[in-house]
Amino acid sequence: CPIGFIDSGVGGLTVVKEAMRQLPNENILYVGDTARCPYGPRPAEQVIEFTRQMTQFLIKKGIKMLVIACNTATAVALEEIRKTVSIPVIGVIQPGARSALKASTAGEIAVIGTTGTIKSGSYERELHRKAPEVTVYSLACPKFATVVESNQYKSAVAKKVVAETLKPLLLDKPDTLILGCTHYPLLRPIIQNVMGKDTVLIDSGAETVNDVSTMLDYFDLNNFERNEKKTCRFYTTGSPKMFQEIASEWLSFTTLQVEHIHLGG
Ligand code: DGN
Repeated sequence: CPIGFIDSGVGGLTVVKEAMRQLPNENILYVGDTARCPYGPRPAEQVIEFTRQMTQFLIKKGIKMLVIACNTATAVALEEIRKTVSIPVIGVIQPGARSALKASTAGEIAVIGTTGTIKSGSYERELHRKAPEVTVYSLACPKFATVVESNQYKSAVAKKVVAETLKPLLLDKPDTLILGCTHYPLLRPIIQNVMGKDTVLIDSGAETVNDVSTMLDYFDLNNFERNEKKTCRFYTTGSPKMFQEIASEWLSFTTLQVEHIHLGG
């Protein structure tokens, strides 16, 4: 059985890339709700409903585990989804916070994410639950996901938007910065350039896939078949062409199976 990944668009591919590296024998199904991206400004109830729809779609396809590869959806829907399905469900916020705490030397941690994620206070809560002494600076970056989703993540526009948005954080001088939205690793070189080389950037992908791996062991769900023809399918509610362009470059795949689907209503 495959592992399912969901996101509001292409962002979750940053987690999938890590999964392909760490778990090369696993089959993957992915849903990107591109037509309804961004999730960041949407009310929590709506994000929960959209997350539920993506989850149901993948459950019908027979996934053995679900990764909510979207911080906005993890922040508001993780507990809801866990209550309603019988497979293990993993989010990206706990792993991201853990990874930042491991990396931070000065305890000055900044987190950037969508308006929904920042408003939820999920990262602060998780960081302070584990390390009450750290200082947390939070900043919403509502324009970033759209820049990535429109395949402009290497453009001059991206550089301008990132430099302008991150300006307030430069004064805080965090030693560690959590990329608290799965779309942001695609902007990593630009973000690093703006923050300077002394700030460590944390992408929750690697740590999340560590958790996936632990869960696969725990529930005895590993796929040890060394099969050349692995299933890796991508579904999008938006344009398969745009999704394909971004995904093939990011995952270094020349041909990807991308299918258009309709969710809800
Ligand atoms: N990639 C998603 C996240 O990690 O929060 C959301 C991006 C968005 O919908 N704006």
